[in-house]
Amino acid sequence: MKRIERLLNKMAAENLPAIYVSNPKNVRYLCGFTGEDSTLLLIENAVFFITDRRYVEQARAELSNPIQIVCWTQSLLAEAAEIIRKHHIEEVGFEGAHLSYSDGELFKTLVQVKTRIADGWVEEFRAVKDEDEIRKTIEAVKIADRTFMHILNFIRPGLSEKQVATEMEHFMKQNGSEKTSFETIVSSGIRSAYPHGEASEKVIELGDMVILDFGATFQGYASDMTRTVAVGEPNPSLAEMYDLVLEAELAGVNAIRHGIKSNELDSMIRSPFVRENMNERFNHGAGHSIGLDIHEAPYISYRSEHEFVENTIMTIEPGLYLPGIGGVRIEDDVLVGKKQSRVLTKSPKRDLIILPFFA
Ligand SMILES: [Mn+2]
Repeated sequence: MKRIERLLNKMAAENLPAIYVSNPKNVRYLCGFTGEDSTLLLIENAVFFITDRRYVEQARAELSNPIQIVCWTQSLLAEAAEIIRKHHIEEVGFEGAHLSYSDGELFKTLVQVKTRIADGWVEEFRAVKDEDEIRKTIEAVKIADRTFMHILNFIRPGLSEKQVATEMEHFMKQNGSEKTSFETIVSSGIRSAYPHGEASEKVIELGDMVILDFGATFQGYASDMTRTVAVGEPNPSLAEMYDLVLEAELAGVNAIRHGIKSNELDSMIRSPFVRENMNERFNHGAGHSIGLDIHEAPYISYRSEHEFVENTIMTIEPGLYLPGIGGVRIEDDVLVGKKQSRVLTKSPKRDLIILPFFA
């Protein structure tokens, strides 16, 4: 209930008498419900959990007492509107980013009171993790680390990217992952120049760089890591690029701490690329937070003045991509600390690993 109380306090401070929470991750964060298609309606003195018949039993098991479970009759939105009208609420906030345009319009019509967009309110709480969330994330990270060590002994020329991804996903599940935290990326050879190359039927060949970007989920919390390995001797320019990406990644890992600004961190990660005139080959964000979502606020960006705070968990993931040749990315998960941060991912990265790996 502490999280719900915190939101009620924020509503009081913002003079908002009611809020409708429809982002499923926010619902889970606030009340612990792990199912789908359910929403929370908070008003000053009561909390309603609105769901349908499929989830009533589960909600009874997962929710704690002051939350009233309501099974809708017409629709989720109509039920919420009904409660709002019954309680003579004058204004209601809702998560515009998590309702479709038509549901947002319908919601406004149904409630017939003033509405306010309340995006990011719960996400802001979620950006700083408590002890329990950190513990769950560390478990998800450990599964990913074990998977990397396992897959080193599996990858060999002649296997397709999909075969490698399938083995990784199977291994993660067997080691306690509920599901992959996102579609596993295995991109080899020239496909490694695609920053987001999901595993394909392409067969891994000698000389390929292989980017492995993957994550596990433990009790709802995601891990996200990337390693790049070579299968046989790689193109020398890619081997050189590996060292440059590692330098950038370490610059980020060493710099991130409580109080550093997002844009400052971004430029520290980029500085080795700028020095070598390679910055334009780095064509995605340098990092993001992880938690109940695989990508959540805050982000590392040159456009953001956000100041990182203790107990945020960030990825740091610089990469360089040469179209038609290949790419390199290295990504770790870091727990932001007061003076020093803690790298949660432990998989080796100091030297480019060349497979097959005869350990
Ligand atoms: Mn990532």
